[in-house]
Order: sequence, then C-alpha cells, then structure tokens
Amino acid sequence: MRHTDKIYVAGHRGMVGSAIVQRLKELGYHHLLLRSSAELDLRNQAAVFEFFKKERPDYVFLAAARVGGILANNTYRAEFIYDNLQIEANVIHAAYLNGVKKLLFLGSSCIYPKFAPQPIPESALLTGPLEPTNEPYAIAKIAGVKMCEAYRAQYGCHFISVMPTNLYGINDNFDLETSHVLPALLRKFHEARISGAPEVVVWGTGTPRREFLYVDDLADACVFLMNHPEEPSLINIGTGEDISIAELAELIQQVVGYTGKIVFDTTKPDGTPRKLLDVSRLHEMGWHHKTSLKEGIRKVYEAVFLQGQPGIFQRKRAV
Ligand code: GFB
Repeated sequence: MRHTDKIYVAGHRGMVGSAIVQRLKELGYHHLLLRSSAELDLRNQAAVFEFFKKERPDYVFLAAARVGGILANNTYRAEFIYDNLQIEANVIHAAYLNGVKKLLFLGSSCIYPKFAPQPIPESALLTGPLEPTNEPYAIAKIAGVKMCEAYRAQYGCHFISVMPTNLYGINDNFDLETSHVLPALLRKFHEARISGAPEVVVWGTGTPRREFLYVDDLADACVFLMNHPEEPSLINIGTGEDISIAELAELIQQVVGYTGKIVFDTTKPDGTPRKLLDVSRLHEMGWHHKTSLKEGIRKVYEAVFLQGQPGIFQRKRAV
C-alpha cells in the first residue's frame, strides 16, 4: 500500500476496525474511507455497490461483522448468519467489480472443527463438524473465506482471509450477556470489588482453553499481511499460547485486586473444549505478537475501568 492509496476499513467503529484505523494512521496512511453502519448498511447490496462505484477504494479491510460471545452467538443465530453472509457477499463482490487491488477478510478461529487437532493448522478447515453454539456464525465466516478463494481462482483477485484467535481490547463490548469472556470477567471482577460482593460467577466449568490476542497486535498483523508480497489464501493470527478459563479468571482477579471467591455456573455452556491456533506460518513470514496477556489485560482495565470511558457499557452488540 502506498500512502496515497485509498483504503476502505469496513467496520471502523468496531473493536477490530478501529484498531486497524489507528495502526494505519500511525504508519502514515491518511487516505482512509470510513462509513458508519448508519451511513452505509453493508447488508444493502445496492448501497454497497453504489458506494464502491463512487469511491473506488484501492484496498479493503473487511472488519465489519455481527459478532458476540458464546451466548449471543447461540441466541441470535439467525442474525449472525444472515448479517454476516450479506456483508461479505456484498463487499467482496463489489471489491471485485471495482478492481480493488487487495482485500483482507477477517474470519474467526471458530470456523475450525470443534475437535480440530491442537494447535489448529489452517489445513483443518472443513475437516469435521463445528461447535454447535456458533455454527451459524462459523458457516457465514467459512462462506467469506470460500468467496475470497473463489474470486482468487476465477478472477485472479488478491483477496486473502485471516483467522484471528479470541480478541480483546479497549474498544470491546462489555455487555454481560453479549460479550466475550475476557471483557465480561473484567467487568464482573471490577464491579464485585467495588460493591464488596463475596463471589464472582464464571460461566461453564472453567476447563475450556482459549488463546487471547490484544487487538492492537491483530491490527498490526493485518497491515503487515496487506503489505506482504506472499498471499496465503488463509492464515491464522494468534499468540501460540492458551490458558484455561479458570486460569484466566484468576489472572483477571489478580489484575483487578479482588479478594472474594470464584464460583462456576455449570448450567452455562463451555463451547469448544480448546481453541489454540497454529501460528507457525505467520511466524515464518516474520510476524510475532508483542503484548503479553497480563500486560493487555492491565491496559484494558486501566483505560476502561480506572480512567473510564463514558458510554462504554452502552454498546450492546457490535456490528
Ligand atoms: O468468549 P466466549 O463467549 O466465546 O466464551 P467462545 C469462552 C469461554 O468462557 C466459554 C466461558 O467456555 C464460556 O462459557 N465464560 C466464563 C464466559 N464466564 C463467561 C462470561 O461471563 N461471559 C462469556 N461470554 N463467557 C466465541 C464464539 O466462542 O468466540 C464466536 O461464540 C467467536 O463465534 C468468538 O468465534 C471468538 O470462545 O466460546
């Protein structure tokens, strides 16, 4: 990408999109095209086609999506599949029609089979059944990966897909029903410390293992891959390290300084038993994450809960 190129970041208000925008600006890319979902509904084909025809972006980061934690995925199953399919189909096809030089599509590690080998290599895609709680979302994301692959094969488009592991960051969703585990636990432990509550409830058994990547590191990897001459059609982005949910709860408890008890609510689903990405391909290309989990949790805790960002808890579901 040259600094004069027009770069469209779809989903720039979300946690991932906003981190990509920040990274691009830090690196001197200022010709950014940004539209909120109120200005441009990416589910509306006509609106998307018109936008691309008029603006003709050179590069596209496709970070717009309906996303959420285990409960949101399981509850809003129809919205998760419909919204994501529409967004991907419209943006990817419009990028092809308007000669976009390169497009980077953001998937998710839940596209891999529930019982994939660990760490999960890119080759595990479509080798087994998916985790039922997020199957609609995963199917939509797999469709996006396959669209990029098909447009590469048939039209020679430079469209690539990246599979980030579980992400977290300052601009996360902290709503207790729809968020992912890390922001939910930060909020639960913080509120319990302030109110002096004797215990904090953690969903599931605490045994599932997850890998967490700080979103600023993900943004750095996305810009790195956009600029890299090698173009793997699918590439994992993660840290290569995982932790159990019980261990995560203890780590967050420590950062927050909460002294009460942790209890597990086993009526809530565990989801996939383990989700650790094989990141050897990305490492071979020369990219490594920079932020340790503890450091990242501290950064989010300080920015969101100690310094406070007004309205942060009002965001229910990010698109
Ligand atoms: O982060 P999370 O919602 O999503 O949950 P997944 C991870 C694990 O943390 C599950 C447990 O075993 C949860 O039961 N957990 C414990 C909690 N306490 C809490 C809590 O207070 N809130 C939440 N949300 N979880 C999502 C997928 O799966 O991961 C998406 O549904 C996407 O499709 C995303 O792929 C990255 O890691 O299980």
